[in-house]
Amino acid sequence: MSRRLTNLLLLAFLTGAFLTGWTAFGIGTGWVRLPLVFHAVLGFAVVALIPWKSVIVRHGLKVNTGQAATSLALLLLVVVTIASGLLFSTAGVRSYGPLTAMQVHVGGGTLALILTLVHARQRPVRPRAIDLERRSLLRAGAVLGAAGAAYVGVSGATTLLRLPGRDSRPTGSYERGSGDPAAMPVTSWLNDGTPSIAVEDWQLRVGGSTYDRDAIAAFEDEITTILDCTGGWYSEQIWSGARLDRLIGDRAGRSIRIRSATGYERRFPIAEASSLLLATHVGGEPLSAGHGAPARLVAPGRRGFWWVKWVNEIVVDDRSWWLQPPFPLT
Ligand code: HEM
Ligand code: HEM
Ligand SMILES: Nc1nc2c(c(=O)[nH]1)N[C@H]1C(S)=C(S)[C@@H](COP(=O)(O)O)O[C@H]1N2
Ligand SMILES: [Mo]
Repeated sequence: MSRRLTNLLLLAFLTGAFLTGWTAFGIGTGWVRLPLVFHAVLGFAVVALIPWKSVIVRHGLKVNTGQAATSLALLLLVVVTIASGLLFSTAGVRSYGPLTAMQVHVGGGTLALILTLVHARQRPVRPRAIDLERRSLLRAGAVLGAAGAAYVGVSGATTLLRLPGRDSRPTGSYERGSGDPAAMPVTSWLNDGTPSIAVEDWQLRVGGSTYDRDAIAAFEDEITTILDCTGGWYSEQIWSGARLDRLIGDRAGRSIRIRSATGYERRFPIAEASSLLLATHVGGEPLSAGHGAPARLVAPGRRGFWWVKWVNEIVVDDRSWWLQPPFPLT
């Protein structure tokens, strides 16, 4: 493997791992295993390049003395990202002190991609026609093949050795507090805090109408479904409240905007209204403040960041639902 090909493959594999990781978060819980298998294989493919990259690193450290801070920070981030991913998926290591394993992994992986781009600019490698030649493609294929075999081996061993990883769902998340809302973690996407809301004074605005908590609860719509947080846990609960199609009535539009008292918001396609629930209760009890009281969204099949808490406004309008950042920015 030439040095140039090694570096270009590293760039391709890291970019691929970054994209498949975020794709898995984006597409919800249905087909999520597919991007995650590619994700794992790409991660192992980075590991498979170590023998060739070590030669480059040793040479670079010699000729770029005193100018390798970015490269070494990148090396550290890649090691942390891959190690935390593997330990999470096999040994079930869920936290490192105050941080969750997924915060370390996703934060590390995202920073690693940024540093990779900086590093690749500092140490430019120009792709040439021969990189697309049969020989190069065969080598790339061989590395990916070995990585695929490593993935099959590691996931097989996880099952055979009954490692904790065999208990995760296809998203990679581990069960917590199902059927026991008090044992379910309280989380936020980034840094949203629990607002103090007096249930008696609170009202939900939907177009020109308002509802108080009891009016929403009175619909008594109920679903049992799983909240699957991108932080690496899931929890199944019985949620009750009002289906969104009932709250919006005959208001017409393309999308439904669900706003939190904190300003956090997500938009949904209007066609989904009948499968979304505005919950006031979980497990037969009123929601706790942390879990979104007086009312929070339940969005089956979508990852936790769609499940807006402390909802106080629902707007139906003509904007397309996808005119929003793919992930919340606050
Ligand atoms: C897993 C990702 C990567 C890690 C951890 C990494 C790490 C390093 C380290 C520690 C060095 C030696 C110190 C230095 O010369 O700065 C180095 C050298 C180098 N890296 Fe990377 N690198 C990665 C990906 C890439 C990519 C994507 C490219 C370009 C597309 C690249 C191009 C180079 C080049 C050309 C050198 C050699 C510099 C020389 O010999 O003068 N690296 N890399
Ligand atoms: C860019 C550098 C990244 C690399 C090299 C990487 C690599 C890995 C590896 C090797 C695993 C273990 C796979 C296994 O043993 O099955 C893993 C798991 C995981 N990664 Fe990443 N990852 C990166 C970034 C990300 C990002 C940015 C996200 C999300 C936005 C992400 C989400 C996940 C998830 C959810 C798992 C658990 C999958 C499961 O247990 O089935 N990763 N990653
Ligand atoms: N307003 C608001 N709603 C939010 C969030 C947030 O940060 N702000 N985080 C989301 C995320 S990432 C998850 S996983 C769930 C967590 O719900 P829980 O705290 O009831 O477990 O709430 C979602 N709803
Ligand atoms: Mo989450």
